[in-house]
Amino acid sequence: MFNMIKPAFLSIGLISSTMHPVASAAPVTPVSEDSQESHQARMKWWNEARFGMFIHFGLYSVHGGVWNGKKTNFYAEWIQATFDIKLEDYVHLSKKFNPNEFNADDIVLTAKKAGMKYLVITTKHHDGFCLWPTQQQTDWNITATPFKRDLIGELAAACKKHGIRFGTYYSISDWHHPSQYIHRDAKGRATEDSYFQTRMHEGRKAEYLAYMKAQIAELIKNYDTDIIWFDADWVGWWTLEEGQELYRYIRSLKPSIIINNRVAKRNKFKFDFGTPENETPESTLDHAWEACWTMNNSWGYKSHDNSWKSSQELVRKLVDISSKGGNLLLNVGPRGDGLIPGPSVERLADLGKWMERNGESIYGTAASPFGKLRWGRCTARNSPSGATLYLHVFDWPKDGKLVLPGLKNAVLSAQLLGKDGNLTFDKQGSLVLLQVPDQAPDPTLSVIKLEIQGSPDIVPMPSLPGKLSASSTWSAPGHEPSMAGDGKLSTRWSAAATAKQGHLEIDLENETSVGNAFIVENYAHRTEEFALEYWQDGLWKEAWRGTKIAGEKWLSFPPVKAKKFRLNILKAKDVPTIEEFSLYAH
Ligand code: FHN
Repeated sequence: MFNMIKPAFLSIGLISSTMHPVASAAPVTPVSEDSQESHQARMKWWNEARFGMFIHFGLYSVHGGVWNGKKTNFYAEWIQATFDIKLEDYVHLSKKFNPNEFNADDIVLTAKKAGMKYLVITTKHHDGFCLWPTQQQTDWNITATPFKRDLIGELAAACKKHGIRFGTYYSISDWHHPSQYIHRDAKGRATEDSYFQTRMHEGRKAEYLAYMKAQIAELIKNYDTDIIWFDADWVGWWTLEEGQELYRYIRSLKPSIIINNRVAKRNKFKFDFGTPENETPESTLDHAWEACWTMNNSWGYKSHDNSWKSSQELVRKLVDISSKGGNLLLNVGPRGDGLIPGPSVERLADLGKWMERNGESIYGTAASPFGKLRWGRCTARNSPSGATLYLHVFDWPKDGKLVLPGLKNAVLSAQLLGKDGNLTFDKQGSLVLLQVPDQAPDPTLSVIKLEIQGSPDIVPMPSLPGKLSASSTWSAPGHEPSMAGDGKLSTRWSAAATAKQGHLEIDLENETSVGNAFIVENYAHRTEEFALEYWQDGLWKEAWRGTKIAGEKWLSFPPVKAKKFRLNILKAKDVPTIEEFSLYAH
């Protein structure tokens, strides 16, 4: 039985390899005839879109994750597998599928108002049921339901009408097609894992391949789908080569189409885009990617799943993903009657309001030129004359001072996005000190727009993770050395009450080449003499020596390799007190 947090199939490497940042990404298998230029041209609208709607809708939606009174604790669209519902019982679901409230215009407009630019709907999930009147040999399709209408056709038309790109999800594995079967034990029982690994009957693969190709051709011909979004590439009988061949075939039918990497094997193939699922990579990837996320813990409608992510969390997810150069495909699971559940609609409306004000910082932007920023994320827009940086401040500074470290370019202007008037700022070397209101103007997430001269020229980041310790600590709690490494200017380390000198040490755990340090002493300007030191050959050696810190100081010095570094306050007017101390790799 799958575990709700980490289903078995998610832990066998389906997802993880798409998660690796550039340095450790799995090798990309090229599809030679797709030149980089043609790939980029085809992907232009998609790259600029940044935000789309995923729709999981099918026969399973009628049951909302409950079968004979039993509630699933896994994805609702997997109900057939979870309760091992026999085919003869499951087929009756088609007689119950009558989503009378389904209104394609309403769904598309809900997506559009949320700021989404495209939509992908499950035309055939793992249960094999086709949500359109397919002409291929199967009665397992929408015409067999009381609803009868061409739901996919209606949605495709509404997308065209409202200027939203249209995409179709298609599961390679099929629990219904006669070419495949579910392995059962001697007692005739099957586990979710058996459903996960469907088997192919000897000699029937060609037949199924022809079926898939013909169905995909229908989706292109009848609905002019812009994206084919494959899934269930994990089945043992599906190979990388077959996937690549299918990819080529589809592109020959519609050269401008966009196909996700699950057409082949998601861990080995990255065209046209990678698909991390319910996970966001740590940093940018070396290929186009789209993270798909659920709003609660199920893709299909699950009546008893109330673990909704908040609107603020979803906004931040979109921002986080954009700052790493990816797209967000945010899921909704309409109920059996065809309506999107209320909590999803509310969240989409909130996202829409935020995007209305701040969409400029998302659509068509490039990934952040910075490494990790301690207070939030950045997106960028480059132009021949300069660049715009959008600073998304997750952790608003209580003292009204926002520090952007590591920007070498001149800053031309700074303003709160969507507000009149400029913010004042100061530039000290590569440090930008911005004066911002004491309170975040937008409780969901506020954005600061910086116009800079030239393309971003950034001092290598990010700050290194390390363990902080100190020569002494103020007796009352809340003044520990770790406070100087929490990324917040509102907290601080203080030495013991009688100290007039002391040091704050960072242990990086591994020898690291360090060339920059950032120190903040805003609370009181007490330091009169200090040194930045590193431990080498049994001695503390000096990398930098200075007098007053008096505010924020960004130190750049010839790189030194060591495991331990310290800020040594040699002389202070009163108890040494430091808000932030961080090191940056060279
Ligand atoms: O098993 C499916 C699941 O039901 C859902 O469709 C997600 C969406 O990406 N894909 C599969 C798991 O990878």
